[in-house]
Amino acid sequence: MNTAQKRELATLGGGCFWCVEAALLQLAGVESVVSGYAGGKTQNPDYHSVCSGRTDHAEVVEVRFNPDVIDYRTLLLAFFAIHDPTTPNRQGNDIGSQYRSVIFTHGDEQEKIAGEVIAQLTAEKVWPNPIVTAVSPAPTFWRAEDYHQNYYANNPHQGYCMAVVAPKAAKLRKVFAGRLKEG
Ligand code: MHO
Repeated sequence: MNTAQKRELATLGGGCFWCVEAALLQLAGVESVVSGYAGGKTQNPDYHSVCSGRTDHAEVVEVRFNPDVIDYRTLLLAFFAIHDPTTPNRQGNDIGSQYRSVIFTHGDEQEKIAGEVIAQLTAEKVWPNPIVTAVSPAPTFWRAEDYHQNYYANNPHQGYCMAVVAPKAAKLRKVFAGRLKEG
């Protein structure tokens, strides 16, 4: 296969998608991140309906990455570094099923790796409470509204961005210092 065409998708929910997008975009090998919704009951969900909790969609990001530069396992370790996988339907002050921790897998290999990474982090006792991250095959991904894309880059001074998104992005830069995009 032409390496220029070798790309993989990862679909991850770790709370507010502004955070996960801003953090993971910094990684070398991550070519694009799209914020959206997945795993719920309705077609074409919008932010308002997802926030109501009635659609059961999770806020997720769809990451397109080059596996020659960053493998899926490393991407998952980054994902786990920037959210708390032990709080059911909650990330910090954000409460609701749309904030659940979930890995939507694309294929058997991703499913296997997700299980291994969760087992590894459990064995390492990284968190005092059990990991509740759900792992299931990727359902339809619904792209979120345009204003949610690159939200942090476009709104760095917004209150939530300064209080919640920025520290997560900074944590990723610290923990994955050797794996960041240059410049
Ligand atoms: N509690 C935050 C979450 C934003 S995120 C896109 C807010 O309502 O601004 O869910």
